[in-house]
Order: sequence, then C-alpha cells, then structure tokens
Amino acid sequence: MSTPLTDSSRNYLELEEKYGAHNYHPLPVVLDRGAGPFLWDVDGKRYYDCLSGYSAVNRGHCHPRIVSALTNQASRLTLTSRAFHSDLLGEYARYITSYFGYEKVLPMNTGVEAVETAIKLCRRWGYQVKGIPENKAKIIVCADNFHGRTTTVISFSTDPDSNRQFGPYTPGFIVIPYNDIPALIKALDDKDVAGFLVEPIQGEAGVVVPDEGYLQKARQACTAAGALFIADEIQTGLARTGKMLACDHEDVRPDILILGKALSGGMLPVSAVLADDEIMLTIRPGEHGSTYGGNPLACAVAMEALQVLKDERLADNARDLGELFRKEVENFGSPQIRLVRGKGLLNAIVIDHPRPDAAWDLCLALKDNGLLAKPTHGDKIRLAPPLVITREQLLECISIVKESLKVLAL
Ligand code: IF1
Repeated sequence: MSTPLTDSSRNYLELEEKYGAHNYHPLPVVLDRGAGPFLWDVDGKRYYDCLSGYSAVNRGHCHPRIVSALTNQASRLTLTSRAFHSDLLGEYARYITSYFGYEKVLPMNTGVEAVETAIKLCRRWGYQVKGIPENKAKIIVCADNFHGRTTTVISFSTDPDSNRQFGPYTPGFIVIPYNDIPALIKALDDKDVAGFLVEPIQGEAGVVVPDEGYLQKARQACTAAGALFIADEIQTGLARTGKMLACDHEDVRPDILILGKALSGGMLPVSAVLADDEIMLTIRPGEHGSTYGGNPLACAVAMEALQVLKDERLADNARDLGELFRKEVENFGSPQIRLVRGKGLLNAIVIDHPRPDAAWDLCLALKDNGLLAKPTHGDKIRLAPPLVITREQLLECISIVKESLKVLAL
C-alpha cells in the first residue's frame, strides 16, 4: 500500500535488521539529514518531522546556534568526569537553576536516569526529613505512566509491553488512576508515602491531558500530606505545550522537576533534576552520580539550547500553532478521526476505524505524502513538530494529514 522502498533504503533496513536488536519497529524510512522542521531520506525526499525525536528536537534539526555551541565546545573539552571540576559545570548549574527557580541541579544524561535520580532523592528525603522508617518509603505513580525503561521504572509501569518477563520488580510503588484526585488523597493517607511522581500530560498513553486544575489540586494534596510533588517534564517541558513547563499552565511548582530530551535540543543525551537544598543535599558525595553527567559538552549545549527557547519565543509559537492545529483538524469533520487532543504542539489524533492497523497505514500514507509521525498504542498518532515550525508550514502539514486520511475511507 505504501510506495516501495528503493534499493539503497532496503539495504539500510536489512543491515539494522541483521545486526541490530529487534527492540523497535520503525517506519520504513531511512533519514540522513535534517534542518528546522524537515528531514530528508537517503533518496533526497523531504519530510515534515512531526515526531521531533520524541520531543527532543524542539528548536528544529541542527539549529545553527546549538550546533555551534556543540562544535566549539567539542574542540575544546568534552569530558572531565566529576572526579575533577570543569570551568562550565558551575556556570551551567547557576544558569539552569535561575532559569527554573530552584536552589540546586543534579545533572544526568538520559531521561530515565533523571527519573531514577528523582526516585532516589525522594526516598532519601523520606527517610532523612520526613522520618519514614528505613526501607518503608512508597512513591505514588499513575496508571498508564511512561517514565523510561530501567528495571525500577518498569516495575511501576502498567503496560505489559514494558514490563512483561522483566521481573522481579522493585517494590515501593503505589499505582492510582491518572486524573483522579480522590484516589490521590486516599493514597496519601499512608504515612510512608514520600512522594507523587506524575507526567503533567501523559505522553506515551496518547497525549492524555488531565482536567484543568488537576495538577494544582494534586500539588495541594501533596503539600497537605507532607509528600513531594515530582513532575516528569521530560516530554512536556521546555516550551512543548505552550509554556516553558506544562506545570506552568496551572502555576504549579514541583518539589522535584525532571527534565531531559529537549534539554540538549537533540544533540546528545542531557537530563537534569532540579530541587531545593532540603531535598538535594540529602545525597552526599559518593552516593550518586554518572560518568557523563554534567560534562562540559552537555553544559555548553544545554545552556545554548535553553537560551534559544527564550530568544525565539518558542513557547508562544507552540501555544498559537497548537490551537490552530486542533481547530483545523476538528474542522475536517472526518469520520475516521475520533478526536484530536493535546496542548501546544504536543497533540494526538485518535483514529476511529475497524482495522486495528489503520493508524499504521495512515502513518505510511503520511510518509508517502511527506510527513513523518508514529502511531502509539494502536489507534493514536502523536503529532509533535519542532516548535520552530511556521504557520504556513503547519498549514501544509494539516493539508497532508487531510489528504492522507483518504486511505482510511471506508
Ligand atoms: C522509547 C513514548 C515519547 C518520557 C517521559 C521519561 C522518559 C520518556 C515522560 C525516558 C521517554 C520515550 C522514549 C522512547 C519512546 C518515548 C515516548 F512514546 F514512550 F511516550 F517520547 F513519546 N519520561 N519517552 O516520555 O527518557 O530515558 O528515553 O531519555 O522508545 O523508550 P529516556
């Protein structure tokens, strides 16, 4: 149904298939170049990127200022390890803490490492500050969460694809429904609860936006119960949803803020955990760390990437174009679209179709028509272009979606 692969594309696919583990099922497209909202395949065909490296490439591909920060620093000093000081870590720590309004930062690399760090901090705070008996600390999480792939983090996943046959699992997590304040208040009754870990919008679940006021009420419930409110903004943060943080929509300040993905603008894995001293200083030298965490290359890239978000007012663009996107797609009135939802430029359309692989087929048609997106959980397609996309470009994406829907006509 999709246009056949060229010989050269097929070669790349076969190489990956033969020598790479089979832990992904990518769309059959082989990319070798990117700029702004565009990607090009090895045959020179151009696509709109509506995945943005799972929301890492918020400033578009190969943003000149970030590339320049990367290459300048790469030819000077890339890694010292934390056994020594570098001339950039302190500067970066001052920059990012004042940017987000926290007393301290703990730098890591991948998103899930930052989540693990937040879990360790939360438990440590529970023992040292809240006075929970040793080994009794619990953390509340939500059903259908996605926080990464490590053994501990999949221990509290409710998605069998993520955790089936990877046990035994790490104990100490309580799962409650998402967007359910009474369930949270009830779970917080347990005096051994140290914190509540939540995505402000559930990404992997299919861009599930909670009711307005949910984050604010959850924040208040945590404060009342003496538990930490921990926001995983790895996917929602850094201008993606139309504010710098998704929590900003409700003026909520997390006790622990987790950032990743877009922190480096897609150049290298850079993540961070932000918190105040009462929490952060419960971990002392030698008790946590990472070879690459806080490396000078990451510091230089992250500072430039954060500055670009402000200089180019990308949160405002995400807010305005997100509203346009949802309005236009709703206006299709397509019987094959059950609904469109999201915030800013983090959106999903939910497909309504008898064929279970309809969303996959639509993604193949989108690809043929010059737009790349990926289905999640069968019937949902996430559409999250780089935030530098212009109004005209977004309108072109919308007409590609409209045109491609024809493959689903019944
Ligand atoms: C995969 C989704 C996106 C995340 C949140 C932590 C992490 C992620 C809220 C871990 C990672 C990923 C990773 C990717 C698929 C992907 C994803 F489909 F699962 F939901 F982005 F849309 N917290 N999200 O979304 O960060 O360790 O990967 O740097 O296949 O695992 P990481």
